[in-house]
Amino acid sequence: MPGGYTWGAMVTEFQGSREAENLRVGVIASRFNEFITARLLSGALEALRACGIPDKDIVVAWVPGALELPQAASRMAKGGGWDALVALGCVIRGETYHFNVVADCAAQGINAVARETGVPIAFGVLTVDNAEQAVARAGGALGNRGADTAEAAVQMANLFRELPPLP
Ligand code: INI
Repeated sequence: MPGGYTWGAMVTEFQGSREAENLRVGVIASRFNEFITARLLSGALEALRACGIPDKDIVVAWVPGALELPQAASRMAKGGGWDALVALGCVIRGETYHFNVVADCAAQGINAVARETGVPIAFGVLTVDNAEQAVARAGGALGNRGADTAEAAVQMANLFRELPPLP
């Protein structure tokens, strides 16, 4: 039991494990701030391989910026063949409101596509004040959000497999 908790014997649990068996995962990466997103991608690929996914079952699609992530995610989810998608990007706060527009559109868009299509999409878009904060979260002192996001995608794909089928 994670964390040592015990539930009643009658409780059914679906764990959504991190071990991938026969999972196909699509990764969508933004070119904007590529010096960061390349590191997120590298972390994501490493994590997917560590979960047991061979390279032949991973596809990477590049989009211009975080704003295009939901569009590509929608296209890929509707095209079928993916157990989960991973969306990677980096939005760095500038002097204008544009930061909020791009960050909000990416987050809400990705969530909407996941709910609409039923394909789990993990959200790995950094929204940070400066490049230092981004570097720290892209393989630096604070870990790699790309890796965390890839693991989340595997867990969600496994959870959706474990849950009872839809009516
Ligand atoms: N795209 C990002 O991924 N990160 C940013 O920080 C960013 N800023 O700040 O502008 C950004 N803009 C581009 C946007 O995502 C689209 O690619 C562009 O507007 C074309 O549709």
